[in-house]
Formats: sequence, structure tokens, C-alpha cells
Amino acid sequence: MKIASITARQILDSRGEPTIEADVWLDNGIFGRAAVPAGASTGTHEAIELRDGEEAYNGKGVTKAISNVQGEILACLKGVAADDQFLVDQKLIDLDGTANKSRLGANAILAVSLAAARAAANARGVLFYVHIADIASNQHKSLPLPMMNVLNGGRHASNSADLQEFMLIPVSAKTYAEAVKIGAEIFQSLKSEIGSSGNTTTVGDEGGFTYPVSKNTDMLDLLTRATTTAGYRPGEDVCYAIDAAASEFYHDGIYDLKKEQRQLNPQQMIDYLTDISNQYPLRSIEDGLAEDSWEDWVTMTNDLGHLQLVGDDLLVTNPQRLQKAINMKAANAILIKLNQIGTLTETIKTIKLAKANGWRTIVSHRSGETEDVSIAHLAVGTGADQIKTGSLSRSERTAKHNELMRIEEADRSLVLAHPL
Ligand code: 2PG
Ligand code: MG
Repeated sequence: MKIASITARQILDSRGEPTIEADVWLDNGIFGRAAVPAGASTGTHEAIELRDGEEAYNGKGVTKAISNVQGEILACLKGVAADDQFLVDQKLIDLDGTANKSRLGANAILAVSLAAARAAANARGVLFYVHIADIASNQHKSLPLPMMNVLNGGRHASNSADLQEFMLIPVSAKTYAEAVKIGAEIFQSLKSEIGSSGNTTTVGDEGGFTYPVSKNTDMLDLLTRATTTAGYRPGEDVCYAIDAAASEFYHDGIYDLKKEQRQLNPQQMIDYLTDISNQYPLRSIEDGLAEDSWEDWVTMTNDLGHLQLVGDDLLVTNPQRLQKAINMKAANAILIKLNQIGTLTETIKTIKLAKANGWRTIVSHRSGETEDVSIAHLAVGTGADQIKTGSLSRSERTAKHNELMRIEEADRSLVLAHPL
């Protein structure tokens, strides 16, 4: 199964912005397709996506990335075995030649990396998660526990909370389908709560409702009411998670919570998160502090290490940054985003490093998504603990939940990863 040709095209993501989709064709006539997502609250240390910077699409076109795929990348990969993912990705990394994939573009590289893996899975006649498990030499496939982002704030919404994501974790669910049921029922109950308070039931980028708060915990109160109304017990059936995305409101040593008119120094920010975790059944805090505040992360991990403390912008799926965090004991879990690092092989390497050190792994979408469901397969194939793939609305979010229910149906031996 050798790579014979590659085509790429510009499609739209869920925010209506252009993104790249690639088709990798093999010499046996089989092909694989993959599309790349895009973030809004991107970390400074992520691999670089190549955008045209020209008039079309306000500079966000990806035609240069497409030319790179159909030119240099195809020339480099033609004749390479698609089922040798390590070789495919190493050739892409070497061809690019930069540390952050800025020459060819991480978007160009990832589209090809994933599409080649898809093509190989198709040629083998196996579901994608099976192929990923084989690449990762992983014997322990499982279904991830979902963190469902039902209330959106920060850069993913307007007129909403400072903190970016308020998620529910259906910890009492025994199957993925049951997790979806719990999440969807609470989502509908949130809609009624918000609607009956006279507010509009607008959703943000990840399909969760926006809400005009005067303090950030208003979101968690709303979530508690909706959970109870839907017939579930906060703290027993459902726990909460937040992604503060704190780098977005951190400037010159200060965390600026505009909705609350509070400016907090790092220790006060840690105290603020501690208070929230004492008041609500909060089990997971992502990016509670800024992306380069390593020492403050160590303090937070000392104080709040009984919770899941997730590094997203801090770690950017990068094995070097993860190793540093492991050594320093900064955080205890990592968010995994393929396009932060740019190839499937490097993503798997980061997951394995995290697991080897007893860290939790959470496979994640981006706020700008497509109908591509590869992350559902990545989570199952690597046996990731959790998946963060948005709310129970917007098809680019539900596509992943739906795919996980299909995978569950296809292989009844897969179990849902342990609750937190
Ligand atoms: C995050 C992500 C996904 P974005 O911060 O975790 O929820 O957002 O894709 O905008 O970086
Ligand atoms: Mg995040």
C-alpha cells in the first residue's frame, strides 16, 4: 500500500473559516481523507498553521498550505508505505525542517499525516481506531469518558463568562450512549432554564449556551439547577469541569476577571479556583493559570493536586513541555490536540509519555471543527481517559459523540474509561 497521489482542498470549518482537507490515494486505488481543525484560544507554543495572509477570507485562506501538500509533500511521500506511519511522519517533519512546522504549515502536515493513516486503515479493512491502536502498540483500547462543554464563555462566546468552558462529566454513566443521554437531557434542561429567565438560548463555538453572568460561578449555579431539574445528582451522577483558558485574560502578572471586576495575582487566582472547587463538585481544571507560569503551576498542583489539573496551552501536546511538567510536578493531566503538534506519531508519543508517568490524557477537539471524526478514534485507539468534544449540539460536536456510540456498538468488549 504505497502512496500514489495526494490531493488537498479548502473547505469551511464550523466557524465558517477556511481549513484544509487532504485525500491520500494509494497504489491499490484506496484512499483516506482527513480535515484539520483550528483553535481560537491558541497557545503560544503550538505548531504553526499556515494561512495565506491575502485578501480572500480576510487573510485566512489556506491555498499556500494546499500547494505545499500537492507539491513538495507529494514529491517526498510518493512511493512511501502508508502503513508505516512513523516513516510518513518523520519524512514530513524532516521536509519541513523547522521546530514548529511553520515552513510547510502544521495544517498541511497534519492533513497528510492523518489522511495517510486513514488510507492505511481503509486498505487493511479495519476501523480507524484499530489501526491507531496498532500504531501505538496499545493493547488497552477503551471508550473515553466525555467532558461536555454545555456553557461557553471566553473567546468562544460573546456576552458570556470570563472562563472559557463549563463542562459536565457524566460520571455515573456505564456506557458512552448513557453518557450522551445524561448530557443531552441536562443540555435540554439548561435550555429551558435559560429561556425561562428571559435570556436568549444562543450557543457559542462549541455548542454550549452563552449566558450573561455577573460572576463566573453563575454558570455553575445554572448547571446545578439544570442537572437537578433533569433528575440527576450533582456530585454523584454528574461532576463539573472547567477550562479557564487563563492565558486569555492574563496580562503582566494579573488575571483580569472582567465580569467580576476583579484583578487577581497568581496566588489569588489559585485561591479563587480553590474556592470554586470547594463550593461545587468540580473535578477538573484546565489551564487554571497562564501558559508560561511554570512555578505558579507547581504551587497550584501542590494545593489542588487532588483534582485533575489539565495542561492545554501550558503543554501544547508537546513531549518536551510535557517532560518538563512531569519533572517539575506542574499539572497532572494533559489535553491532547493533534494540530498543536502536527503529526499522528508525535501525538501518540506524547500520549504514551503521559501514560507512562501516570498522567491522565484527554483527547480534544478545537473550537473551529469539521465533520472529521478522527479524534473519536484517537481516543479509543490510544485508550485515552477522557474526550473533550463539545456540547450536545452543533453537528461538528455531535459527530464525535455519535461516532463514539457507533464504535461502542461495533465492539461491545470496549468499556468506558474509569470515572475521575
Ligand atoms: C481549548 C480549545 C478547545 P481552542 O482551549 O481547550 O476547547 O479551544 O480550540 O479555541 O484553543
Ligand atoms: Mg483549553
